[in-house]
Amino acid sequence: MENQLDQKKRIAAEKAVEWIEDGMLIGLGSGSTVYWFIRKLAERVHDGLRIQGIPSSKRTEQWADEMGIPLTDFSKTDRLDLAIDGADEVDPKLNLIKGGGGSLLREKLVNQVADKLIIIVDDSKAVLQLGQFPLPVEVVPFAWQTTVNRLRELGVEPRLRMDGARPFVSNNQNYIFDCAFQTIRDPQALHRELKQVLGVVETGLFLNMADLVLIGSEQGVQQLK
Ligand code: ABF
Repeated sequence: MENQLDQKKRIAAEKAVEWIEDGMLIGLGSGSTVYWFIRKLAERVHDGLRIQGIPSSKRTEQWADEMGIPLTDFSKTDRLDLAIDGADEVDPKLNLIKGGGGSLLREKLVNQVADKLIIIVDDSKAVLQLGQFPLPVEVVPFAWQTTVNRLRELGVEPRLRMDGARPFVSNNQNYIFDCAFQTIRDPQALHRELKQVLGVVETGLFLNMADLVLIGSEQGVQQLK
């Protein structure tokens, strides 16, 4: 029996397939909502839809392989027609916090080169102001203790994300620090400050990138533009 949360994720994800056209190059995001998108996309591929995808995580690549979605990579193209991805928070200006799944760097690299970015979420992700969800920040492991000291100067206590008893390691061999800013009044300014910290690779602030957000709720799918 599908629970209500999965149903909200699934209806948003399946709605996104309506933007897929034959011949497209598609960025395949990460997370459990994207899983439902990949399942629906695979059905269309088995019905004859011709597309190629670039996955934004090894987990997404495994799903695409298992479901028979043809994949390509950045040695063959430096652009995409459309990217579909999830998010941890979405504000009314379509600014996002992403990276709860630890794939933020590859997600941002994939999403950045797509002509159109559609975000698919359940309604629990819609917020008025970003920050309640701890902001993931990807950090080079070497000298991470000194990087954390510099992050603390921004008024936050970075928490090293763990994978059991060991630090979580991203697909790019980096660490993730979850930074509980609580409220982020100026996401652009915070992103700039974080990116200037030596040792920081990327932040989970995806600003001015999303073109459309599909929000699944009990009332159906709301479109936020
Ligand atoms: C991914 O989707 C991550 O950036 C984000 O953490 C996740 C959202 O999680 P889910 O779709 O599983 O709720 O893009």
